[in-house]
Amino acid sequence: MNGAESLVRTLVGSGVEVCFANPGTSEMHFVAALDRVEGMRCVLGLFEGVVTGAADGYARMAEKPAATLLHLGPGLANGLANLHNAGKASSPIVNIVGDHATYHRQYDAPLTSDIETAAKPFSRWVKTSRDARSVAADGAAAIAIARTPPGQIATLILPADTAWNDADAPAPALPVTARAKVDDAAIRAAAEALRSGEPAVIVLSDHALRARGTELAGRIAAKTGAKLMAQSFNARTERGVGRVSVERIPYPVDQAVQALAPFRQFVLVGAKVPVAFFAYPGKPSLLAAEGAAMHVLADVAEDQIAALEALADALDARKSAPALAPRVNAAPATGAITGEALGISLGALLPENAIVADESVSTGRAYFAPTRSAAPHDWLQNMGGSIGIGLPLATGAAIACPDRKVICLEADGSAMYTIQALWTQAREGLDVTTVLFNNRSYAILKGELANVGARNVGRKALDMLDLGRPDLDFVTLARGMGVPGARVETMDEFNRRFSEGVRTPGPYLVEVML
Ligand SMILES: Cc1ncc(C[n+]2csc(CCOP(=O)(O)OP(=O)(O)O)c2C)c(N)n1
Ligand SMILES: [Mg+2]
Repeated sequence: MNGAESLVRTLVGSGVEVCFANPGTSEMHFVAALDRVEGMRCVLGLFEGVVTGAADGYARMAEKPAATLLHLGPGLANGLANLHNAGKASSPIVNIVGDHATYHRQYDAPLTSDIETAAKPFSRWVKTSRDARSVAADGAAAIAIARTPPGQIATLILPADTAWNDADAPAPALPVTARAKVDDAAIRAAAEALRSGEPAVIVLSDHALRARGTELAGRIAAKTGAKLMAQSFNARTERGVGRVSVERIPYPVDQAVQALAPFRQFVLVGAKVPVAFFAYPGKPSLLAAEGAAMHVLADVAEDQIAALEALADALDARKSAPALAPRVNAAPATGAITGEALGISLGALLPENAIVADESVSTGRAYFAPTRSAAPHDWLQNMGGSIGIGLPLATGAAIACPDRKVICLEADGSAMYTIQALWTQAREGLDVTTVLFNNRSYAILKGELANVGARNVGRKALDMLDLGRPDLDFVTLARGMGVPGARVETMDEFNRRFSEGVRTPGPYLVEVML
């Protein structure tokens, strides 16, 4: 076998079963090897931002890495924004980036660039394989790095001759490290904080927002009177009726400061110290009241569930009853389309066990409360703030979970970064209903213009936030990529078309005119 085949066999042998790809000449031996090796599903993305964003969505739901296949420095560069997002989400990913043959690099052929340097800020580990016989071991190392808690990005650069020259054999899977258990001191400190009698909040993210984590945190809150909050953005939240519902720290700085002002004791579980998304003139970076105490019960790489169990034991809270999101018989909203009405309809119509990929930006600010008691579902958000993640994220989640409906809540401006993901959804027959919010603008930035204190704003500035002239027609765009859909202008039409999308297998797009 050649180096490329030894790598594909190593990937499959280590449980990497999906490769999101956009190949070129330097990756042809990897592509050719796919037909000789059983067990690798290869999914074509028509832009590398789709490839890396889909790998993120896949990793969040499959809880293991996919591979990506990217074409030299430029292919990697096109994928970096969503790799940035994936890194912030602690998603494990193994990037395979083709390069020129080792002896060809010296001539500075057109696609030559410093791939390692481009990869480094967005990778936990970067390596260029030296020769064909090292490729399998390098691949196994990359997988092990990716699977190291909390989940990391490993980038393996494969010069073309390391792919086509003879190799020996695939490399065996390396052992995977488990999440570290937190030490007793962290549990004692958190327990003391919650027993102190001072107003306390437990801030959750990462695994603490899976159903088991929120249940334990809910018991602890019931026992101690602490408030539960989630980070504003979280990789994956298991929520819905019968689960503990956790409010998020608001995104706008003033609201966040106000929400956190009462608390003197913070217990962080998989969450960061609360920080504003941006700095604004005259506003704080840190959101907690000055002098509030911060206790890290478990960080993002540690075993947050075991830590919550130990904390529940320390507080004798295991039997305290958590507050669960009640069953409500909500009807979908009727009348004119508003953000509030859409939230109510989503709460009523979300199918059982759905996966929600949320890049609804300003339209979806208020969706969390009305979907609290929706059928149980997972909610995925953008962890890195780089827009253009939603459609790829939904695509990867659908590949990871073919038995679940994926609902993609997508803002128009964000959609246009990686709209090609719709084609991949059609090609792969993925069960994704996209709700496209067409407000013909970068609406959120209009607020930001005021928030940063910009003055004398005129036509030229406002044109940079406006998506009209010409207006985008997403139903036609989707149809051109093989995805059927419909445009809606009232809530009744929304309810009908959304339900149609949910009922029909395969991709569907509902364009909501705002
Ligand atoms: C890669 C990247 N480029 C630019 C931005 C800045 N940005 C933040 S929000 C936004 C516009 C969002 O518009 P849209 O997706 O239509 O959502 P809306 O605000 O209209 O709800 C932009 C350009 C960003 N976050 N990431
Ligand atoms: Mg918009």
